[in-house]
Amino acid sequence: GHRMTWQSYHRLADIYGYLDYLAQTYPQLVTIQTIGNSIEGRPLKVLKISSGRPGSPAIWIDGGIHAREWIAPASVTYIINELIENRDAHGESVKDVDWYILPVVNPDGYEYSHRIDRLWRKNRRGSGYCAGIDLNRNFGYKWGGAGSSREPCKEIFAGSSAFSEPETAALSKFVSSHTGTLKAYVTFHSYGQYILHPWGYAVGYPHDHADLSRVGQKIASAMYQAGGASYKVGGAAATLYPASGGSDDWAKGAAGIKYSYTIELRDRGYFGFILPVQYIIPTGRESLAAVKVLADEIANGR
Ligand code: 0X9
Ligand code: ZN
Repeated sequence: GHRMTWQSYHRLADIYGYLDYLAQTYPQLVTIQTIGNSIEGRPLKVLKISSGRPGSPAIWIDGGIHAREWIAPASVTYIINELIENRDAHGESVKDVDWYILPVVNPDGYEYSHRIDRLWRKNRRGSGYCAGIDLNRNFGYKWGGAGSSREPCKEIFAGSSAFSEPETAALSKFVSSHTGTLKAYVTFHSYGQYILHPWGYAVGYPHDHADLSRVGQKIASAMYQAGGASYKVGGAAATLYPASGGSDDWAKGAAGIKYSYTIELRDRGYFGFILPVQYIIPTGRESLAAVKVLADEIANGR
């Protein structure tokens, strides 16, 4: 059995226990790979849900790059549960793709936000008030540019160099090794209800902006139908603010993954990061709807 309920925000041990339970219960469908360890030594666990066909198009999903954004790991585990325990309810395309899912990119920060400081954002390199690197400024595409900081005490500290942190290094190494099949990269954050596509480092758009925008709008419609919240679609820098070294820009610009999105989940700021637990399931439903659009998109393109 497992302890996951989607009626509370779970500690890391419960989340990892749940992943282990799934791999043990569905060994033909589900495997776990530890792709590295955090700065404090916690494993980074990626769950693979397999189509069973080698070379199938694949989708990467992550959550919890930022420690305090608890709705992100909660929604990602909701997605995992539906893709596995409710597999027949979601159509063919979810079965036609491989899913690589890292629910908690920043496990040290996540635990720190539970134990010590609810609003912690960064990882846990170092100690004291100025500890931590913003992992979403540490990726190696346009690293160190606008919207990031060289000052360790800042919330947007980019680190000493691109991929200086074990969490981003492990993620990028794993994703880079699967670029042949990965066609979509989705990273869940909160809050604001946005579907953001590159570029985030500066206002501007990739050559296939029309595709990113079209699929982004499809995602927004599907999320609205599924959960009832409205999400705004646009380029990350143009819609929110410029911020360099983000995982989304790296996935698109360096790893060459066509459909790269940052989804900022609920709400629009009333509760902000401290989203009450009764919103976990509706937000999880929206998140599932979002990734199903991407499965449809890339499975159809085969
Ligand atoms: O600032 C961020 O890292 C994200 N917003 S959050 O409130 N969750 O911290 C937005 C990132 C958007 N993508 C890029 N700017 N590359
Ligand atoms: Zn975030």
